[in-house]
Amino acid sequence: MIAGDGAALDARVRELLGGKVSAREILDRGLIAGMEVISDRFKTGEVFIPEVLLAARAVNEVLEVLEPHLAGEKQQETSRVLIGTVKGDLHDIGKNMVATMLRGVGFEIRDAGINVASEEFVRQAEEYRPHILAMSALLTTTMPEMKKVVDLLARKGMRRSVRVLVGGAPVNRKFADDIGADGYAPDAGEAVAVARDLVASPS
Ligand code: B1M
Repeated sequence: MIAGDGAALDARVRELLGGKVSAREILDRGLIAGMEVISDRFKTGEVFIPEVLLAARAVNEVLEVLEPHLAGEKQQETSRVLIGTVKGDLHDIGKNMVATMLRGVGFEIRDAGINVASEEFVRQAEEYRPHILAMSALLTTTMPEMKKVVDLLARKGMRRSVRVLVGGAPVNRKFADDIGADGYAPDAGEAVAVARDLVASPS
């Protein structure tokens, strides 16, 4: 993964799954841990954006292999989640991991992608009618976009019909509370737990 070799990563993940290592463990101890190594090397100038992008692409591809194996804890009822990375932000690995975990446990997911403007989040929410609108931000400069979405939902009278879940490295619970989000999760595993709580306790 660190070498950005998608084929090798794919083979290794399949081998681990065949050896009965859980998808969750591969995600947590393999992919996330690997991205931390990339991140450190990026900070120290040992790798540059092209290498980071190669690793990111390899991870995104292998998430599809893991997804069916995350189905162990599937829930009965399908709840819809609209997820995306906010405007100005192109980081999608964490968002994709959250989407993969949620899909894996039975949520229906519409992925709006990256760089999603508040108007677009709300337009898609009107169309898709999600139980949860989930937003990811990796840059401190794009975090305020989350509040724009919450405010726009309120202005459109949709705030009570959709629960808002936020996350991403610079986001924390206080920020989530300050902008009026319903839930915050620090990682993809916790996002599943919080999403379940949110659908179990509608506003
Ligand atoms: Co960017 N980048 N980047 N980058 N990049 C960071 C985020 C940064 C911390 C690096 C650094 O300086 N140390 C820094 C942000 C500083 C800040 O704002 N505080 C930064 C910067 C500055 C930038 C650029 C501005 C660099 C430049 O061009 N000068 C630029 C901005 C582009 C843009 O978005 N407009 C940029 C570009 C890029 C790449 C394109 C090269 C690439 C992204 C590729 C891609 O995503 N497809 C990239 C990457 C890979 C990183 C780092 C190295 C790794 C991010 C990552 O994927 N982590 C990152 C450094 C770091 O995070 N330490 C960095 C792995 C991933 C699994 O973790 O996304 O945190 P994460 O997701 C976690 C949790 O946060 C949580 O669950 C996930 C899994 O457990 N989570 C949620 C995430 N979303 C959630 C949503 C939820 C709940 C939980 O509910 C909805």
